[in-house]
Amino acid sequence: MSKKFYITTPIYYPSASPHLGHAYCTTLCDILARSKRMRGYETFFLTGLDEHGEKIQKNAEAKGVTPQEFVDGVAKTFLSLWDAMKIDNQGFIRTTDDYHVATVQKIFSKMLEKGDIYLSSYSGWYCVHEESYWTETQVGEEHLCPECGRPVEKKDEPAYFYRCSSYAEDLLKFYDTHPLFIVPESRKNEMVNTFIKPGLQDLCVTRTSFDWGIPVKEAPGHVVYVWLDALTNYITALGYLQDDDSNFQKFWQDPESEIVHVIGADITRFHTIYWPMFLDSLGLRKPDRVFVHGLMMMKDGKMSKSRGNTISAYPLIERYGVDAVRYYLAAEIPFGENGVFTPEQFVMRVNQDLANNLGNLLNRTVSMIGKYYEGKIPDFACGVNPTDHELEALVEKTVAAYEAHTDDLNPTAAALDVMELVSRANKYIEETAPWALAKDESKQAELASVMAHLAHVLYVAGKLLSPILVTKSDKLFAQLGLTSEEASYEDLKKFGKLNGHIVNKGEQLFPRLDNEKEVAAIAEMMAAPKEKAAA
Ligand code: ME8
Repeated sequence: MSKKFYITTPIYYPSASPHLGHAYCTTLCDILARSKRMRGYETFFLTGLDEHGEKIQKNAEAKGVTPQEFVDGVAKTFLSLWDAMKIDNQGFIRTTDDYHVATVQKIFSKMLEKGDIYLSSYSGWYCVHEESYWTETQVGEEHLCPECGRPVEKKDEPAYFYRCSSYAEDLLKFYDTHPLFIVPESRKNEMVNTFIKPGLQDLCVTRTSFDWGIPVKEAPGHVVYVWLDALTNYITALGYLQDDDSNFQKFWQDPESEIVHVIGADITRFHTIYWPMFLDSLGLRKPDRVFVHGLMMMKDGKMSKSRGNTISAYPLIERYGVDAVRYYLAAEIPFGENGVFTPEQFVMRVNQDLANNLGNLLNRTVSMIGKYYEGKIPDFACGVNPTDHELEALVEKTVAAYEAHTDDLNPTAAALDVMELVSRANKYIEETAPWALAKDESKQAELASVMAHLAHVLYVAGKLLSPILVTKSDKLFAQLGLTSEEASYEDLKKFGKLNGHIVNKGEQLFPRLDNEKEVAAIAEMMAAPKEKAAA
């Protein structure tokens, strides 16, 4: 039975076109999913859109269209972005999809029957932007939302509540017995000390003040709170409580399946407090990990639709290709930390790692094999040159570290380790000086060994980077005389696999960028009107 891996992004609000921050989260999940699949895991990658709620309804009203028309329009912009970013997702859920609506109604009924949800009335301070109620103390004298700082409004409505108190104790125990449930750990401490220890209030799970939501069957006039609706997407998309629930059985119920939710810090509370409780209520297992990634920021702070300081991925893809953009996202900001997008760093990353390091190694290797061996990769022999063994050992170490980093949800470290191997191989060229070996009749074994080692390192680097360089890795393999099928993951440590393959010198994988010119070009993209950038 193969191991299984289920990874999800948050389902984004389709309140405006996506920016590079959304592309960041989805691309990194895509890279992790592709890496696991490459290693033989049966993988399901889910992303989607969170389409209900008062905020969406108000946005639609402002545009003079129905909420459904509004979300249909924005959904297209997300889908085209995922297409442009070459996202290979198995599921795309929209919470307005019929199957999701019907299943959320069933889930609500189940919770009601179980007594976890009860009817009462709500009076509190509500933030429309965050779709959250806050207490008197939380909003302070100024009556501002503690999350986003916007003014909150006082609301009174009959409402259903979720009995959080019944599950708080179990949740703390679960945190203790599952230390990797919330990563990084600082987030767990924040949840425990800020929210759980002071006493969890029951959560209001229906609304009557607007109607853009999933109707509660048992109570006309009530719609399901957008977060109860949204969080359950992770199981409804797999077929939970539906006729065909094979994906649910495979990716949620099977203990062999690892379940990972990747989210931004802003939504940690919902994913690590309420979601596990909802699952408890349904008698279902909890995810293995909720991984909190960092934010992609601009120099003037958090990139956000409402601030209008976003950059779209499109102009970057158009000018530099999807592989360069994916690589920048993976390598520049350690997954889990905040980072700032700057044109200088973008150009530096592409030049340093892709053009000078990887591209250069490929060029030099293919040219030399062409020149010295008429294009035929010589047979691999171990330990001919003084540093051959070191390079062989580094290949093995890099593959092992790559697997460990991927399992640890650290695609940045995985990518940078591969770049280290490539740097080492470039240095190996300087050390062995093949141009000198070529001139010495007695050094032919050494020369052949250098070429075979370099070709093998390129195969390993190309394969390990293939979840990031989704179009260029095949071009790299083609230059080594390998088809994509031949460039298998299983053979990475099989030295000698490339013996006798015929290299084909092709175009430069990543042409070097003119620093000044490209920094100016990206700065212009950042200044471009939002509508144009998102087109
Ligand atoms: O919160 N940098 O949706 P949302 C990196 N619908 N990631 C960013 C980012 C940035 N600048 N901006 C946004 C919601 N993100 C809910 C989620 S899940 C059941 C419901 C990413 O459109 C980040 O992952 O506000 C963040 O958590 C998510 O988008 C929030 O997207």
